[in-house]
Amino acid sequence: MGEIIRVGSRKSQLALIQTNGVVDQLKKYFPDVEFQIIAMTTTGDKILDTALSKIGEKSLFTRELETSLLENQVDFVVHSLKDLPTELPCGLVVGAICKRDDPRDALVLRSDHEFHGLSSLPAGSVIGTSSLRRAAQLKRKYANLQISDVRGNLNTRLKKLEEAKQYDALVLAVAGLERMGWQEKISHILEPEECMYAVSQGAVAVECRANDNHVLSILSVLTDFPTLVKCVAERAFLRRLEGGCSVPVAVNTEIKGNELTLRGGVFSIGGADAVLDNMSVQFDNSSSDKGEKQEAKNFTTQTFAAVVSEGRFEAALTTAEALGTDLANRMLASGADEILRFAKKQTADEILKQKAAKAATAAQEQAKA
Ligand code: DPM
Repeated sequence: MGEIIRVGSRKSQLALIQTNGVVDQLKKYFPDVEFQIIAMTTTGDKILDTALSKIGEKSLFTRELETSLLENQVDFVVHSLKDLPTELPCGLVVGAICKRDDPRDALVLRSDHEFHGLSSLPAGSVIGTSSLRRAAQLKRKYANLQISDVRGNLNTRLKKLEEAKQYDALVLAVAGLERMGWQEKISHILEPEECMYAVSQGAVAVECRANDNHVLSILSVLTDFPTLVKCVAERAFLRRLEGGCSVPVAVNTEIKGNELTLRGGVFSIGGADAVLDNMSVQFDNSSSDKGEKQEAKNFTTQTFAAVVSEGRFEAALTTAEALGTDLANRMLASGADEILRFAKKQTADEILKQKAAKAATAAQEQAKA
């Protein structure tokens, strides 16, 4: 009997596609290991009537999975990295980040509409998204569009678009649509000038126990160095801004030779105010040789925005992390601080309002009974 490794995943179709993708990659390197997938439902999957940003809770899609990691019921968990907070529970780390897919957002227009550019959509067209980041950027650029919350997994959202006709279009990540095999539904890909993407969008990552060197060594074959460098810079940026999914923060990251450039955006809710800035650094881009299969790898004890590093990547990741922090600091000093404080207060007020409304409904129901 070979070794068994237990893999945690959310139950949604997209999550299972991502988990299977990671397991298939690992099987090529470790044909004798049996990877057992254990699928779970998370809080985020259960709350379908409230926008994510209004639930007032970080790690919605990750907490149940993290508990099972900490309790030794699974050995690693596959996530979309953009759903993983920049601070992880004590004892857990991002053990590996796979090669990033297209990080951009896409417009999916209802099939009875024809697309001639975002600016020529009729005034009042309803765009479905629950992302404050997407809403703020689209509102800022196209004031005549209407933004409306939409929840549920990709299947549910596309069904709502076509059948319920409450929306004229959705904005969704290209990566998710492509993984589901739905690339033909994309009407238009949003360029950074229209909508910058979320921190770590398009990258699948694996979370594991920080002290599990055996699993870390296995996972290290997944690592894509350019993706790792970009995602560490982006996560350090978000961590410094203390933004979760409750504030509109967006990025765009590029590597050209030895130069890493991070562009960042912080937006007010609704997009009227914004601070945009960018910064570049030179980094050590020579350590990017493909990870080979070997046991007893050398991992640094220090993590970079909760991401584990092999010794050979340490210098590059130190630079990337500092870039994210430095850009965030400069933007905080030039107005992002105020925008974020106000956005967080607005979201907190919104959460209180929703809670009060729910309590009122519950009281009414009880009075009737
Ligand atoms: C986070 C956001 C959304 C997801 C917020 C944001 C989108 C919520 C919405 C943090 N997580 O992007 O500003 O549209 O209402 C999510 C998706 C993917 C991972 C789906 C999507 C797939 C792409 C990937 C939900 N998380 O964004 O269309 O792996 O990056």
